[in-house]
Amino acid sequence: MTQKRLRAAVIGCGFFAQNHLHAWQMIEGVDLVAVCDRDEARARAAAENFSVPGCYTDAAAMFAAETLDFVDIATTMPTHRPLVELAARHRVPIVVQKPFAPTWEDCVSMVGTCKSAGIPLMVHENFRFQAPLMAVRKVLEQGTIGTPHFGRLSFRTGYDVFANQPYLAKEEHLIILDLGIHVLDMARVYFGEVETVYCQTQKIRPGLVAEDMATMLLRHRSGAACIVDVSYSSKLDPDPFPETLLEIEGPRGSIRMRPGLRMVVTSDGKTTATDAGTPLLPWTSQPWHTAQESVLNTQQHWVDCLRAGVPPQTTGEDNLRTYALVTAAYRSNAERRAVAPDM
Ligand code: NAD
Ligand code: 89V
Repeated sequence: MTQKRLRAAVIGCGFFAQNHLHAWQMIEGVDLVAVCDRDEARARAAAENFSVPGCYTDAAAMFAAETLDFVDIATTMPTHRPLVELAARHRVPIVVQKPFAPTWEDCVSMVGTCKSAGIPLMVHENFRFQAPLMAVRKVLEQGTIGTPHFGRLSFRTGYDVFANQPYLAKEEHLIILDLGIHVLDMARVYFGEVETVYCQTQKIRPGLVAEDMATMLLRHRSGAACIVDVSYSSKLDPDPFPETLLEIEGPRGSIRMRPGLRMVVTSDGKTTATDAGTPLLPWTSQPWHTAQESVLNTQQHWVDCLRAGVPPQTTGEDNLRTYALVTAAYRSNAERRAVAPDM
């Protein structure tokens, strides 16, 4: 696949998929040849707005009619497993949005299905590819503060996420599965794998089925302690949505991500402050622009790895380790004790 143009399809043309579609248009060597949404109006709008020749309301019909180098599944999680299994039957490499699936068993099954089919499977976990969070990772990897021993990764907002994503209000598991999954993944990146999770959830906003706040204490195998706290019901002014604010400490210094994505690094007594934010792209807008740009970075990473024939960072298998933290957090909250993740 090194140089040939890649024929791509997107399944799911809803709210967040618009960013996927814009991003595919920007990536060199990728041709978006088909879109599919079971809502015909959405499928047609995507085909028209992004000049896509193939327009489908049934994924099976699309796979039967199209020759694809990969498929980008941007539906909500209940349909991830059947769509992944369908793509695997057609031996088409897959990127699938987070959360991977509603259950651990679904996730494990999809990883096994794609392994048996011999096709790459990546979870679109784009906090890995957010510019500010990559900047923090780079500082850590340079050893600027030494091996980190403490962290707090915090995503607290009162932004109305339900306006664009109304299904969130009815989820049986809300903030850890929808948002915590991103921040827990970054805790793994910054501090390594996790020994135990201790979690307390809270339900603050009326009218929601599930938890909208969670506070998690991670004990990492490295000995580091990391607090991951997430909230959809905070009253903050200004509201930092969709910024992940953080503080990380090591033997040589610290890293702080402050509101407005100002990164402050202290190393051996010297402190520097830089702007870790991202410029607007023609199709991005405040306040989502950093998240939107991360979609482009994530998808470029997928294409680069597919061409090179190497596994991407967020393979289905890797995402199992993050998903295991999600299930451990829910178990910890239910059993009021620290829980070791399943892997
Ligand atoms: P949405 O409901 O707006 O869009 C999903 C679309 O998929 C709908 O148009 C629906 O008709 C279509 N669809 C569902 N099942 C289908 C099927 N079997 N075949 C064809 N089309 C099908 O949802 P959304 O808010 O865009 O979220 C989609 C996913 O993206 C969710 O898993 C969500 O968690 C994730 N998301 C990720 C980020 C991020 O990457 N940072 C941000 C927001 C949402
Ligand atoms: O990024 C996401 O997955 C969205 C959020 C509201 C957290 O941005 O659901």
